[in-house]
Parts: sequence; C-alpha cells; structure tokens
Amino acid sequence: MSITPHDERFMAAAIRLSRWHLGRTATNPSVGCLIVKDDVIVGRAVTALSGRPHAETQALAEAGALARGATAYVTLEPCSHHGKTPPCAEALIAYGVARVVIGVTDPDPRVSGRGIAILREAGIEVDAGVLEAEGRQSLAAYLTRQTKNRPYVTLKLAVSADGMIGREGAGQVAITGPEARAQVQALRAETDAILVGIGTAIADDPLLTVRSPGLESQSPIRIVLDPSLALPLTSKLVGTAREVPVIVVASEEGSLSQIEGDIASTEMDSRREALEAAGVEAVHCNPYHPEVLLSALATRGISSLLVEGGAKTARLFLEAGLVDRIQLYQAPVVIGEGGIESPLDATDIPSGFAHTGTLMFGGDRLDEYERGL
Ligand code: AOF
Ligand code: ZN
Repeated sequence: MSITPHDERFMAAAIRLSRWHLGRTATNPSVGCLIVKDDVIVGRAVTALSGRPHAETQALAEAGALARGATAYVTLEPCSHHGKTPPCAEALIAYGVARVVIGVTDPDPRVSGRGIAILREAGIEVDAGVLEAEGRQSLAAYLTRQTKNRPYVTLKLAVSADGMIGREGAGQVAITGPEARAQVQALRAETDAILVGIGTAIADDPLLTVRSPGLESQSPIRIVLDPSLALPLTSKLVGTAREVPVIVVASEEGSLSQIEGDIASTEMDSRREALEAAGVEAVHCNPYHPEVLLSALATRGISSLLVEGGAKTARLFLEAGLVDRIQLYQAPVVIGEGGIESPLDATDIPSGFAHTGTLMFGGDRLDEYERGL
C-alpha cells in the first residue's frame, strides 16, 4: 500500500502528540504513537515521563483487541532491544497490527533498522520516512546526541531596537516583555541544560530556573562557563544549587595562568572546595573549546542545551559552529548609552541557517533560524 494523505495527517497528529513530553523523557526521546482502525483512533500515547513505558506499548494497551488489523503510526522506529520491558516491535506483532507507519528510523545502535526488520519478518507492512523532516525536528535533541555525541544547541538572544543585549554595569536589563519571557520559560522547561558565561552570571545574578505555573519542576541543569571559579558564593545560582543542579566549568589544571591571569592553584582549590560545599559541581574542561564540554554533557545524557548569555559566550558557540537553532527576539526597547552590542542581528545570521518562523509575543518579535540536522 502506498502512503496516502491520510497517513500524513495521522503522522502529523502523532508528532504533535510527541511534543507533549518534549524534554521530559530523558534520556529517551519523546515518541508519539497512534493506533488507527478504519480511520478511527483506537489508541494513542506518548513516551512516559520517566522514559518508560514507551509510546507503542501504552497505545496498544489502550487499543486492546481493536489493534488487530489496525495501522500503527509511530514517530520513531519501534525498538527491537530488551530494556525494562520487551521490544515494542514484538508488542506490535503480538497485538496483531497489520501495518506500521514510521516517521524516522532510530539511530540507536541497539535498534537501527532492526525494529523494521522484525516487523517485516512477521509479515507486517512497514512504511518508513513518512513526514520525516517534521519527525526529525520533533526528535532533534535525541538525534543530535545519538549521531553527533553532543546536545542540540539553541542560542537565545533578546536584542533591543538599537541592537543591544544589555547595558554595561546595569545588571539584568529588561529587553523583552512578559509574553516573550513566558515563552522563554516554556523553552527552558523543554531543555535539559542551560548555559551562561561567568560575566552574565556575575552581572545579572540570574536564577535560570523555570518559574511558570505548572512547569516549576522542569528547571534545566544550570551550567556556568567559569574558567577561574569566580562564581560568587552569594549568587542566586549557588544559593539554589541544592534544589536545581549547578555545574561550573573551570579551566583544566595548569592551563589557567596562560588564559585568565595567574591564580595560584591553592586559591583555585579553595574556591572549588567552597563551591562544592555549597552543592555546586565543578568540572574541569577547557571552557574555550565548547565541543569538549558538549561531548561530556552528551555522555551524561544531556540532549539539549540552551545558551542564554552573554555576547562572549554566544560568539564562542557561533564561531565553533555548534549552534543548531537561533531564537532571536527583537524588542522595541532602546538601550542607548553603554549598551552591550549583540553578537548578531536579523541581517547577519550565519550561513547555513534557514529562517523557520516568526511569531509575535506582545510587542516583541521572535525569529527562529535552524540548521539542518
Ligand atoms: C520506542 N518507543 O516511545 C521510545 C523509544 O532505555 P530504554 O530501554 O527505554 O531504551 C531507550 C531507547 O529506546 C532509545 O535510545 C530509543 O532507541 C528508544 N526509544 N523507542 O520504541 C518509544 N522512547
Ligand atoms: Zn520501544
């Protein structure tokens, strides 16, 4: 049977469903599954918040006997490995599903085509690659960690009408309005980790948590690029490190003097001990080579990273070619004297990024740019 517009509509619905748990199933991807019998949805599910059970087994349980002869729409290839429960491919066979329509094949080496092969061997018709581009988008974080051994990186910038992202020595400066700020809270909530440079951590003293009603439990891990361990013990980040983890990324032993000026290693040791006593984790990793840090984060299971500030940190990731998505907020506010210039604006988005959307939040305009996966 060939792919019909119906198939695309059901797959689009499965993708929308998968987005419910985006960023909340780590380290598993959030997958959507619909079981459709005679054009009626008889079962539907998204990967559970802990990552298990997978989408298919829940959707099949909902469909029960109606799954026999039905079509299953799954955004990611059903798994073929034995985890905490048997493989989803076997569950689809056991329930008597006649056809499986898949969005994206699974790069996990334990699956990687085997899910499809098991289904076909059992006589089930399989169509893969349906709405693949949209499916890949919904699985971007998972696919990036699996295939590039690094998290999917979003750079968020809020720029004033005169091209500034803040004001020198002024601490946190409101650039966007409340609607845009609420949107950024939602973005944080679907992200595994958030990163700022030490300059921003000191100047703004941010919390970097999610405070929107209903999303409070979804704060990402907070990471500060902090070569000389200068994060103040009195900062809000340190003060809340026992509630939401904070990682400071310090220079490797011995490399600091060339870059940051001479700080005795005993001084570094005592700063590290004080931070650790406050519940902060210190890791040593060259903060000027973000690719090393990103692969260490991927190894910890972090699939998505939001880079929030400031200009120097944004440039570091942009110049290393490690930004996958740019979210550029443009606000009507004028900063004027003493402004800190934005590392980019809508006229100089780096090559390789495609403009993928514009939305208005109050008087602020959000433009999104993405690089292909
Ligand atoms: C599916 N359906 O809903 C999801 C899948 O740790 P485990 O045993 O749960 O396995 C994790 C892997 O399962 C993950 O890397 C990916 O290959 C797959 N995720 N598969 O059939 C789902 N979330
Ligand atoms: Zn599975």
